[in-house]
Amino acid sequence: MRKFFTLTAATAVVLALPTAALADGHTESFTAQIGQANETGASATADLVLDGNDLTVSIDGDGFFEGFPHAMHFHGEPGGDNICGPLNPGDAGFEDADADGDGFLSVVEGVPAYGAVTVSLTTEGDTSPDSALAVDRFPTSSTLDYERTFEVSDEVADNLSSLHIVIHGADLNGSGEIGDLENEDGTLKESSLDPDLPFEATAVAACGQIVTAGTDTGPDTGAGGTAPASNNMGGLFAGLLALGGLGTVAARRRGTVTA
Ligand SMILES: [Cu+2]
Repeated sequence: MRKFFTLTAATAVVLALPTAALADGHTESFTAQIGQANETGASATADLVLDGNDLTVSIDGDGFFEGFPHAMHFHGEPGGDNICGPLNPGDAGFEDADADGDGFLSVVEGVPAYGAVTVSLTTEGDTSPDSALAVDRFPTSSTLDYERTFEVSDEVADNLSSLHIVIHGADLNGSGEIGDLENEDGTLKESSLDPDLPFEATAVAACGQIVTAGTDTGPDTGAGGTAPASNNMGGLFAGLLALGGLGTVAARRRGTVTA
């Protein structure tokens, strides 16, 4: 009998631990499946761990252009109705998003859906939107291999699952280099953000929504815990159907850095 009670007490302590850790450490996990845009064939997986305002972001990619800086950002208004939107020719709504009809989704053409830059995922230094085009501080490998811990604002920390990770830079004409895509008249195609940059340098290569991955949830940590990712995905699809128009209006009103 004594042994039975000892075990029960120990079990109770173990079961209570996750709740205590959640309250003290405020550690939450998120993930993002980042899929190709502009038919780049590039994709990535992001894992995010939030500890208070300290956010650790790990991104492992595949198929990105080797040897060119890939600007990577959180896009979206924290708490807003942001979506990746139609990313590839053939996606529903792509022709509407591709405002100039050139068959490519430029950075600016993607903004009505995914919103402005909220965080710049630089390898060092500043992570604000001011560093959106800090080309000397972004990953340059085909696999990205990114991991960094940095501080985020309360607004970002509280609304991570309303944001997206957008990765830029792609060899869209398959020439083996970035920066030689031409317009129909043979002139060099410029970035929608900065005419001094080539279109391919900032073009959208991939996008993925950040969704809650939760903590080490057991059945006893459900109350007040984080929603399963599937719920967020449901919200994403609902948003695609219902909120595309609103997103356009909101993004036009914002008009901040849009890389
Ligand atoms: Cu961006």
